[in-house]
Amino acid sequence: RSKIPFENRANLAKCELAKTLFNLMASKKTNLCLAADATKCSEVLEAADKCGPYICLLKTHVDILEDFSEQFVQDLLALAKRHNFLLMEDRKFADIGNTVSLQYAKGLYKISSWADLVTAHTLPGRSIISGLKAGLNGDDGVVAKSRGVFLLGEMSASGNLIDDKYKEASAKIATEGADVDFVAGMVCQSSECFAFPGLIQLTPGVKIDEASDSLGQQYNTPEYVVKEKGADIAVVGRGIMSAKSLEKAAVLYRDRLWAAYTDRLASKQ
Ligand code: UP6
Repeated sequence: RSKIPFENRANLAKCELAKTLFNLMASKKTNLCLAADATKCSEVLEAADKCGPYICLLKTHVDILEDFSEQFVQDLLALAKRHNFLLMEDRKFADIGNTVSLQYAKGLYKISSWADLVTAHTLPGRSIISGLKAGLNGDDGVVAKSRGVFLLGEMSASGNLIDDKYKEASAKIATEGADVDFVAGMVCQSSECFAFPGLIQLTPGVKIDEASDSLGQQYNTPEYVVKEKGADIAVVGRGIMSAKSLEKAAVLYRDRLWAAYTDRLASKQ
């Protein structure tokens, strides 16, 4: 799958959102996802505005915001439209279907009303996807076709408990069954996690000049994750968010990630 261009993989995708994202990456020439992990809305909006032209996806953790508001959502949506990127709320849902459907659509954040994509653990099994779909009841005009999920197949944290059996079972959930039209891709560390080229591999744990943080995060370089590990989109958080110039850092990561992707397509093996 790693040798097929994004625009061709768009045609193989079963999830509408995966098609949209593949086409956006191909036309905008970026496979960078910014993890805008800040605790103030203004910081997230500033990062979205400065880095927006260079990213395909902006990933949020809205539950770390101290001043979350409906206005923030409106402002973020406007920036996503202006700079042409999609929004992913990295909620990592992990509960029974009924709870997940409520966490997705209700509460303070009403995630389903604004996030194009969300993330979910496969721990509860297939019902996690039907639970998310059930959260989209059409009340606010949101339809399942305009939403998607990335399932966690692996984690970048050292010592995480995911083993080969769990990984295989996760890939099965992502590729088989009635709800695969809702699965846009997998969050994982290597191309062995799944084979289907219509799914997108989203890989976090990417930083140019550090190999780890003090809390178990493990980093690899843009070239390593894209060329050796099959990442389609790389997630960069502190590599950009802690830089002196957000814009310069975003350009640097975008350039290196996109060059790694074009090298991958051109390489013989
Ligand atoms: N993330 C990981 N590893 C995973 C899954 N998700 O790091 O296996 C997320 C984190 C964070 C981002 O929740 O938002 O990706 C990585 O941020 P960093 O680049 O600052 O380490």
